[in-house]
Amino acid sequence: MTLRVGVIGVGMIGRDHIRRLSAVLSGVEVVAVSDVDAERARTVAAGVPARVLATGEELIADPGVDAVVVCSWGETHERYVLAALAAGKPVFCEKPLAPTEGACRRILAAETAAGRRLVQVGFMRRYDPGYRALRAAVRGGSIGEPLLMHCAHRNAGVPAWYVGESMITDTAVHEIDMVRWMFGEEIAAATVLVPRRSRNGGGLRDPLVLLLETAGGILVDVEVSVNIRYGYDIRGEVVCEDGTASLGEPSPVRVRRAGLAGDPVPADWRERFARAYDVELQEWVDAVRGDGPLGPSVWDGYAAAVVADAGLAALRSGNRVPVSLIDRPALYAD
Ligand code: NAD
Ligand code: ISE
Repeated sequence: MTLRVGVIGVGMIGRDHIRRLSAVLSGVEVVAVSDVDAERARTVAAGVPARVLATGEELIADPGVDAVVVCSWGETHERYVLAALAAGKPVFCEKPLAPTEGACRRILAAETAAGRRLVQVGFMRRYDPGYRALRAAVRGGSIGEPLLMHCAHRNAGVPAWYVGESMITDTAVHEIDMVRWMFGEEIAAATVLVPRRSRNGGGLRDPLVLLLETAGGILVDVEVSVNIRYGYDIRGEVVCEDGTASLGEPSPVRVRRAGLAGDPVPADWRERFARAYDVELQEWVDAVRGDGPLGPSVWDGYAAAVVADAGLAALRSGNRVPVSLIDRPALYAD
């Protein structure tokens, strides 16, 4: 049976996910949308076509909606995920699960009380072919044990709602999750280093470097630059005992013109991670329809939020901040 999905939040990623759910993926249709911007909701719904519900809560309660996709701003995720859990409906929640540890703990408590997994968090890098190949290379054993990882997360610019804390809670949170998944270890401490500011950064402390230490002693540096102008550039190189492995260039083509040769740089995350989003949401649809496991969990969302909180504390204090997690509930055993 076709999965009938309702989407809350029809901004940039909401619209992109509606397009793939409607036109790219199989076994799923978008039947309802909701957004605090009612005019935007009507315009997007007309193009699907789908029904418009006045609030996210109404959409979740609607009997014609089997599962929910949350694409509103991070601070609003908690209330919609909790409402979906209360209604017993599967929910795909864009990252971050919620921007604070407290909010993630409340979601964790609600899902563990329900006794079954209903939530998947949108950490799409786990589905990117490049990151999957990098992880396989690191775990394959031919280049020894991992020691270090160098990452860069560069955005051409940022949306209007973006604030200083977003550099960690919204942007670097992808590397925080990726590192946990890449090495299969929790992160034990965070430090933030701030170089001179870019003149393109507005009021942001842009760029910054987030240093993560895993429980097993791997050190990861993440350059976060969010007004780099030239495009969207995601880099990663793992240094192991006997060799290194790094992400390849995302472009399959090299262009030569006017005396220069180069690779086209993606404009933003929609282009760079298009394949990852497709695989992520198809696997989610298949899992909800009963064919396969769910992906990144509330535990992953919680752990990422605790590390992000440590990163924010490190940014404020200039100190190295240890990370402390609660015991992992059995529901989220590996
Ligand atoms: P956006 O501002 O373009 O869109 C957000 C939409 O949510 C807007 O239309 C806004 O009106 C609506 N909204 C806000 N509060 C609402 C509420 N209480 N109820 C219903 N609708 C509400 O933002 P975006 O870039 O699409 O980001 C949305 C979310 O997706 C964020 O959590 C962001 O971190 C995440 N995101 C993830 C990725 C990724 O790579 N996985 C990429 C971009 C954004
Ligand atoms: C955005 O919300 C995303 O999730 C993108 O993947 C990230 O690159 C960007 O910095 C965020 O603002």
